[in-house]
Order: sequence, then structure tokens, then C-alpha cells
Amino acid sequence: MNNVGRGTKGFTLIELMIAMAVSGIVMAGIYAAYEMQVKSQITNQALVDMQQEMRAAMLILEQDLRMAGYDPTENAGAEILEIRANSVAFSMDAAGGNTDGIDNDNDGVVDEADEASFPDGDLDDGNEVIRYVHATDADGTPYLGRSMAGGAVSPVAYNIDALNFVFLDEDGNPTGDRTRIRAVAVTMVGRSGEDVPVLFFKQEDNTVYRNQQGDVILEAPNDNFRRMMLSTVVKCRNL
Ligand SMILES: [Ca+2]
Ligand SMILES: [Ca+2]
Ligand SMILES: [Ca+2]
Ligand SMILES: [Ca+2]
Repeated sequence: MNNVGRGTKGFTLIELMIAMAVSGIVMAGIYAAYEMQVKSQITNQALVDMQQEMRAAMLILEQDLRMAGYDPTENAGAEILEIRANSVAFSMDAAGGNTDGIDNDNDGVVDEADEASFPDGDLDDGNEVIRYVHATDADGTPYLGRSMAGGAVSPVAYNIDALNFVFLDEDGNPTGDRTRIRAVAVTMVGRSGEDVPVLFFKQEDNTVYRNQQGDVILEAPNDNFRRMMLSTVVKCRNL
């Protein structure tokens, strides 16, 4: 008998090679589908994280900015202190009632702890001067930073490529006069992480980012990050 070329299970070498080639093609197809799925999971997660972080940061900034100039006693002199394209500082009298010698809540007891959130006519109660700034950490990651009472800047959100403020008067026109500011237009551009993962739906970002006034706030990055721009106008009802 001539059994040359037959395997133990009775396949010829050529049959075996065809079977391997076919299974190789099938495996490659399965792998490609798997890779697509992983890529879309990683990409979607990065986009969701970016959106959540940016929206949360914008919310914090809005809440603070709405309090700018809050001065119910009219003795504290709360105001907007600094107006720049990528930073803003302002004061508010939002605390100190626990040390002002007045029974702020009219419960018969003067200066108990729960009077701390009453204004006391000054701006020295810890968190009454707030500043937001666009900064970069030691690794070169850009972030939205916040500081209180002239203290250290702490990050509110990382991977913020642009932060832009436009200060508006009562007619909604940009103004450089701090005393005429009634609202602040805030625009932020954030990106999808610290680096672009290998398994990522890459797409070159050629967008030139502009604020609502049409000014360029970020030149076309021409990289593979995904980006999102958020804009809002905060009315400062205390100014
Ligand atoms: Ca005080
Ligand atoms: Ca009291
Ligand atoms: Ca008091
Ligand atoms: Ca105060």
C-alpha cells in the first residue's frame, strides 16, 4: 500500500493545508470583528468620560460664576477681580455669619456654627475669592484649574485644550470694563484623554475651534484625539 502523504486520520497533506488556510481566514475574520468591538468600546468609553467630565466641570464653574459679586450687606465690596481670555477671578460674601456677633437666623443664639453660611460683610472667610484658570501640569496635560482665596490651583477637569471667557455688558456686548459686566460667555474645548489609545477609531481633528463671538480659541490640532466644545452664557445676577 502506498500511504505516502496520508496523516494518521487519513487526510492528505493538501487537505490539511486547505483546512488550515480556511480556518486561518475564519480566525482572521473573527479577530477583525473582535478588534472592531474592542475599538468601539474603548472609543465610546473615552467619549462618554470626556462628556461627563466636561459637563461636570462646566456646572461647577457656572455655579461659582453665578455667585460673583454676591454682597447682600453691600459692605463687602464683592466684584469681578480679573478678566482675561483664559482666566477669571471674582469675589462673593457667602460666609462668615458665625463670627459677626449678629443672630443671623433669629433663633435667639448668636454666632452658632450653622450661621457660617450667612454673609458677614467681608471677603475673608476662606472661599470668598475664586479664580479659574487654564493651566498645564508637570506632564504637559492641560486642565481647568480653580483656586480659592489665593491658594493653590487644583484641577477641576483634565484634558481641557482651551478655556475662553468673554465678558458681556447688559446689552450682551463684550466689554473690558469690569464694572459693566453682567454675564460671562464660557467656552471649553476638551479632548478624549491623555493619549490616543492604539485601539481607537482614529479620525484626524482638523477643526478650528471658535467661541460664540467667532474668535479662534484653538487652532486645528491635526491629531487623532476626539474633541468636544461646550459653550454657555452665565448670567451674573449679583453684578
Ligand atoms: Ca469674615
Ligand atoms: Ca442664631
Ligand atoms: Ca452671626
Ligand atoms: Ca464673608
